Amino acid sequence: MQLVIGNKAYSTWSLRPWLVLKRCGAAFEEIVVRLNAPDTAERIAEHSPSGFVPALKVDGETIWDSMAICVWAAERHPEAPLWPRDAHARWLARSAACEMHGGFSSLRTVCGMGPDHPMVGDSRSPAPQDAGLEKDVRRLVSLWREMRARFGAGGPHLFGEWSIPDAFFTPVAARIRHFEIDLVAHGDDGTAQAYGDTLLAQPDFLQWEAEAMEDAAKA
Ligand SMILES: N[C@@H](CCC(=O)N[C@@H](CS)C(=O)NCC(=O)O)C(=O)O
Repeated sequence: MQLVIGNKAYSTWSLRPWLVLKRCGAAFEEIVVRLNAPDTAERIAEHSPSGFVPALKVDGETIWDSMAICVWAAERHPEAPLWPRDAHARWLARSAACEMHGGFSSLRTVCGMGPDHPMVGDSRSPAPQDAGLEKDVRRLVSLWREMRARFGAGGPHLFGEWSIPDAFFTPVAARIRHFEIDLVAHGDDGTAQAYGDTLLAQPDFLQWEAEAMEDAAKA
């Protein structure tokens, strides 16, 4: 099984399924395609029909799109478990992950990650002033606070125990850190910040971060 990903320093979409595959203990090989290079499109096309990474090559198929790979992992590894056990929590966990996958477009574009804005390491850059960004961060804080308050009793993650939404929000936490976004100024009482800090302290993310730094030092 092979997971095709972009540079670990800033491919936020690649990080999500990578974290999920790690959580289910799946053995996989990584194929890293350098983004922003003259041959990026050509290299991605060797692996992914959509022209985007991540893509998972398994059982003779290529599964493209970060969400499709996470759904495949949950189906293949019911023992993990990758969605919350409680039905209500599970419905909302899917809503939260899908909202991140398809929404928060200002947060993703105004605070885009790239060679100058890595999601790893110590570099920081103040977030631009933007009304759409403000709205997205307020919504994010409200979502994180509500899910933590309702379902967070069993652990430090969004729904207590680690689940797929945590994979979708880990790159968001890294974005907030890099762009020094003050969550308290967007309605946080400390809950959202603590949750973001938890995501960035997870061993799997620290491994991704260390490998990203090593890779950047070689380039
Ligand atoms: N909706 C897709 C988005 C994937 C995406 O935008 N990937 C970026 C890298 S993070 C990409 O492949 N860009 C192509 C390029 O840079 O040429 C997913 O969830 O997997």
